[in-house]
Amino acid sequence: KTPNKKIESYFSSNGIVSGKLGLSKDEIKDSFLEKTFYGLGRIPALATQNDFYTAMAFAIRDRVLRQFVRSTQQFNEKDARGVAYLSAEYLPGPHLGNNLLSLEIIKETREALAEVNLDLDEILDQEVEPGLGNGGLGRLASCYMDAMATLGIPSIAYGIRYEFGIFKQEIRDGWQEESTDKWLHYGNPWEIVRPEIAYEVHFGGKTESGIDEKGNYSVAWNADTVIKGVAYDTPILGYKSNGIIMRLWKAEAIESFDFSIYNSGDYYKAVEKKMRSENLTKVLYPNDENLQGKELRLKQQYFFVCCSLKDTIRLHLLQGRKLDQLHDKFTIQLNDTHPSIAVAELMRLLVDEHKMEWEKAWHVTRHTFAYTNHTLLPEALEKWSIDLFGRLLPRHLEIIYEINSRFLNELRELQYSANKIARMSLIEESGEPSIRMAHLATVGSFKVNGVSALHSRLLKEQVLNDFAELWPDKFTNVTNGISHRRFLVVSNPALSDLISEKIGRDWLTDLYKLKGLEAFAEDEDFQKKWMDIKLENKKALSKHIEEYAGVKIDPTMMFDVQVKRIHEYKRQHLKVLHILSLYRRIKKGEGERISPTAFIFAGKAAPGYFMAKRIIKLISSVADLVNKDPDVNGKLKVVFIPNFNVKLAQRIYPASDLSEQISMAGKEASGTGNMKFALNGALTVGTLDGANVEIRDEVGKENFFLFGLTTEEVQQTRQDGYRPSEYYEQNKELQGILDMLISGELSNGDTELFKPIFENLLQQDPYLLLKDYQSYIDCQEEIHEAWRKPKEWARMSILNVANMGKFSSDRSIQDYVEKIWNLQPIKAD
Ligand code: F58
Repeated sequence: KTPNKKIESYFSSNGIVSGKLGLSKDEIKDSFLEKTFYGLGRIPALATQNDFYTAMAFAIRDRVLRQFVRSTQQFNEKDARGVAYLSAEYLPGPHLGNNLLSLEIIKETREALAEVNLDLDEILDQEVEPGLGNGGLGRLASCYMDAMATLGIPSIAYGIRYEFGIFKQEIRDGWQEESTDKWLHYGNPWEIVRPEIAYEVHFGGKTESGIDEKGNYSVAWNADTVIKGVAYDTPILGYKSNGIIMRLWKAEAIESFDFSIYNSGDYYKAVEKKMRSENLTKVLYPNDENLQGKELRLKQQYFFVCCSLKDTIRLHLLQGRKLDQLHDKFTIQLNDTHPSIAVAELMRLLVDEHKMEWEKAWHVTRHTFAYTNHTLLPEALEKWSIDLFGRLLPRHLEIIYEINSRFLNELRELQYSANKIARMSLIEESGEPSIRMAHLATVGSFKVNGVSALHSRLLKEQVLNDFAELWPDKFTNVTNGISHRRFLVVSNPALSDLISEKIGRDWLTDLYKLKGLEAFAEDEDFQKKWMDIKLENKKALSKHIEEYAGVKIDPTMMFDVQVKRIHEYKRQHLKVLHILSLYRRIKKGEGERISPTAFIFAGKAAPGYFMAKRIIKLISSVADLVNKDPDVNGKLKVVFIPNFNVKLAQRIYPASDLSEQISMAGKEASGTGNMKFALNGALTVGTLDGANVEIRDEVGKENFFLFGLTTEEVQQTRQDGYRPSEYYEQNKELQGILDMLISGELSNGDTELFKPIFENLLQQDPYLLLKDYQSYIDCQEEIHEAWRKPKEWARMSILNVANMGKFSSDRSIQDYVEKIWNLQPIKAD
């Protein structure tokens, strides 16, 4: 396309790309008013709070987009090597607050709004967040976008634009109830639809091999369904710098109407086909760590992978490059195995569509992909039945068979035993034949990483052991990190200001600078200010809790918090056993060493996960019992806050005193909530699991409450033959607590309600709650004692924050750049 010189010179000379952004209070006010009246067409008397939010979002989006256009131009000019990040999930959280920070106009915007009698916090509160993920994995992808933008990594983040994100959780009568998340109901001011960026995606049908016009062997895939993927772009701004794009694909029908049916007069049938196509990106699967091989999920995965790879190839060719150099210009990072069908799809695109030889295509492919594993749980490792896969993606099945047959031949040449070859195969033959997606991702990538030091080690020793022995250099670790700008600067402004007063603002781009706080850890005046801010944050959270959970909490209590997806391996029910132990001591008049504590829970359970839902009901029942008992006299409070999401998380971390990270060792790949709590000055009680290990190393073992078995002790316990009932028999306090579950005391006399939990713990106890119980209780006693020494506590809290430098997502992304991506960041000037 020939460039329009007039427009280009206007761009560069009139300040659109290079000039002022319009960030003064008056300019922001003017844009805001203009967007309210001309952008939304509202007369002042009728404008709602939501209109004001939308108008402000539009005003800010203009400025965000300018930054993005500028970065893209620079990336292109430098012909830079870049990253395409493929993730089926993102949890960006509210955009407005973060964009204001990135543009450094929080104060100006607050003042601009105040001049028209509006309050920035109320406007920020209007934003409905995109819940396009289940939990840690999706949020990690978004933290990485923030860091990639800030560091100037030429990158694009691909995913799925689910019309309905993770369900909305309500608690009724103590039970979780799900309703659809209509995040697009009021429109989405942050996204830009790009109808011209669209790709066809094929499904089903058959393949046919033959000789093409040039006399070469070729395969044609005659699909029976075609769907279109359309790009929706959301700019993600880095702090004071670049912008990158999150490009999400929405499924659409190829034609709005099937004209042959339409002409025959059946209008409804004609539209039906369109509706079926659009179903593909309707809803996010709400399961975490447990995958049933559902056809629609495989369709979603292939759909977004196909669009993303075609788009990456388009961007590559647009730069005038050759396809056989793809790996020189791009790394495609696979966020878990959800996009791992990309290995077969890239082969298909190169071999079938671009007519590249197999060997060459395989070279390009296995030098393009890198794979991040996020789980060791067997039930979460993706497998697709050959039958389903072959029906939906017949050509990809052939390609996977071919990759596998060549790979297994290599293993045979290495004289591997038949057993070992069967273990490593991409195809599982026992039971229902299926494809092991983690093996496909590993064989098809040049690097494989885990997400914490412990997890990466276990990955090499257990799940991918054979592969790690074959290719030791392929395996590496990148410990997860979090956006400290979102989770401290934006969500805890008072603490951030106090920190900056003492050590300046360099920590916003270099979190290791927090180390400077160590010098003030003993300073009593500083400690007081530190704890006063915590108290204010706790008051604010208490207000929210009273409004949304109907429980009144005294903000001077210790806030002991466990927020994360509800899962047996995360052991929310171990926390419940602790609460019941305290309750029983108080009832017996032995509660004098208990510090007044509010136990705060939040988190969603997968809708089909029976035990997780029962655990929510158990927490609510314990809350009813404890909160109402006059003997407890307000010394303990228990609350379950409904609908945990990024927005709520941003209120909770700043208000927490104690962070519960109590998964059974070896099960939590990393955890990232653990980092967000500690960054906000909460002390951690935790096991040696995931990134807890590294947090403890950083903050010092004297500033971390450790309990429980190590991974090795867990394995040993299993080997020795674990009998949980022995712990029940021997530990009378534990016995009394467990008996409460089936006594009816918690359930209006219903002795059956919590029997499944009771029996599970007594008979299997797969996550060793009973084994870890006493160690946890002892540790909690230490914690309650520490809480009674406020200066000590404040000192430990400050030292935790001071040593969180390692856990910024900026550091993680820097690690990816050095260990995996091998590219040069380009900072906007
Ligand atoms: C999480 N995984 C890990 N999966 O459990 C957590 O330890 C880690 O910190 C985090 O990833 C980031 O590395 C996780 O959140 C999911 O939500 C998947 C969604 C799709 C289905 C399978 C689980």
